[in-house]
Amino acid sequence: MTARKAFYITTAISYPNGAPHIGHAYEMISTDVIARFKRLDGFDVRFQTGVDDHGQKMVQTARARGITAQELADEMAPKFKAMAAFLNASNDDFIRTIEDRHVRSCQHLWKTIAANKGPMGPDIFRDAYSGWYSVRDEAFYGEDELTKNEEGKLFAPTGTPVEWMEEETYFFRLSAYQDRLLEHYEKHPDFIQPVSRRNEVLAFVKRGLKDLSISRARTKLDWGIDVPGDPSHVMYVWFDALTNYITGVGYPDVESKAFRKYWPADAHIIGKDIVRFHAVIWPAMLMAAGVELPKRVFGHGFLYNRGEKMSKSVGNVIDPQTLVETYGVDQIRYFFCREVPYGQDGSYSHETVVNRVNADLANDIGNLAQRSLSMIAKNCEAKVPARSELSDEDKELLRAAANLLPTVRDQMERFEIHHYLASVFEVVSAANRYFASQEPWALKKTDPARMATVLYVTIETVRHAAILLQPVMPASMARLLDMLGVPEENRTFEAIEAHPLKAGVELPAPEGVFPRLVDEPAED
Ligand code: ME8
Repeated sequence: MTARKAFYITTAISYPNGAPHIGHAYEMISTDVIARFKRLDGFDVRFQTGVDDHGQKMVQTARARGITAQELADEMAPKFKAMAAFLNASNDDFIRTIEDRHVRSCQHLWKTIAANKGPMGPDIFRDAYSGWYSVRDEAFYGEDELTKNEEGKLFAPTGTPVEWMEEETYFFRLSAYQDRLLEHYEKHPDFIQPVSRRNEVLAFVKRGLKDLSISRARTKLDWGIDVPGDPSHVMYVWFDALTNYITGVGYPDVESKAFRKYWPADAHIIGKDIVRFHAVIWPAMLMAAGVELPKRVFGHGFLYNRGEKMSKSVGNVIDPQTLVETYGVDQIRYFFCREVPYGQDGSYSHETVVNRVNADLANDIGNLAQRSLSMIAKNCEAKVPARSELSDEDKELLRAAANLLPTVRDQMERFEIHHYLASVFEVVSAANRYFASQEPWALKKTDPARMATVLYVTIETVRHAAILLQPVMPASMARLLDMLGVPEENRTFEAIEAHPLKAGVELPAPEGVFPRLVDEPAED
């Protein structure tokens, strides 16, 4: 047997300075869908997520609450871990940046970069820093990027306040990597996706890169990883955070099994606000350290509550757990993946969730499964019916079902999660039209053999859809596949063609998989 192809995918690591919000949940869900899809498609998948414990923002939030940054992180990190669990995420690791393995990894990376010397000198050097910093973004901004409000206060392009910083720090010679980065983007057009983000990054890098301040004096910020050889400085939180992706696969042990198997990562899934860090700073750091670059950085869009940006100050942060308790985990997973074109912004409202869940899940797939399986329970001795000769309509539907895998595989190659779901539901709709037009209930008396064939074709199509929908709705599709009598080992994508439903297999009593949602406003 040939070794399965590896696929390493990551989410951003969230700041545990508050409880997780729906934006974090969205990233977790969509990344999990890709991870599960690849796993079912035969890849050896590693999916990593976690939290970004350090940084000034953590210290600031903690101080406001009268606790330490460590206490804040220890209180919030478990909430992020719990979110992964209640969203049914299949992550293989949950990293915290305060872990020893990560400290070791960051310090090794730092030393390696510092040892790299170009014509201008080593890639890490000490210099005086002065400039604007946004604590909320944990990012530096150039004067030309800022805007002034009526009171003369300065703001970053993201709308967050900036403060003047002036100190002696360590720098990373980012400017030396401008040409190599541009060359990399050119050679690997898929490195930054979607294309709108790629264009933004290209324009940014072409304007010229400045060296980056990558440390803070402990007297100013006493929360972070020691700079090797100079414990009076801590590393800039982004230097530390980005490194998590290699820590998780065993860095600095580049000869380890995990590192050799999974690095370079296949995809970093992140939000659009942090594409610059992942597509400019991170690859430059890796180039300086002589480590291969990840294959793809995908910046998904932002979720807004009824079109408004979510923030704690506006008070419209939706607790993901409340959403899951209100609508059901698979319903929420499905809603966000189907409703929001992946890579674009999206919004959420009670009405849109109820409509989507009722139309697609309760009606389209749920009802079809329930109606066909109930007829089988009553009229076919609760066994997979035997099919006789196939009509053109039967063949057409089965062909559409069989064509799904190559179609959705192609769509998921580009992370078009919404298109993949649209494709599956197109076939589910076709199956509904087929079922209605074939009227198997009317064939019961006149032509029972034909009725059996129609029921077979219907549930065989449902089987295709159920297997393909597992990445998005793992628990519900497992129940549906149980009802179709599909053994667990026959639920991979490979089994779609290899193991069609077999006549005579006994089926359990059918139960509804997706209850209709009642149209009452949820608390939000
Ligand atoms: O940026 N909709 O952490 P974070 C969709 N620690 N996605 C959203 C969102 C929204 N409304 N709000 C935030 C950080 N996100 C750093 C990452 S990675 C080495 C370090 C996304 O907690 C955001 O874009 O602010 C990011 O990908 C993730 O949630 C964590 O955001």
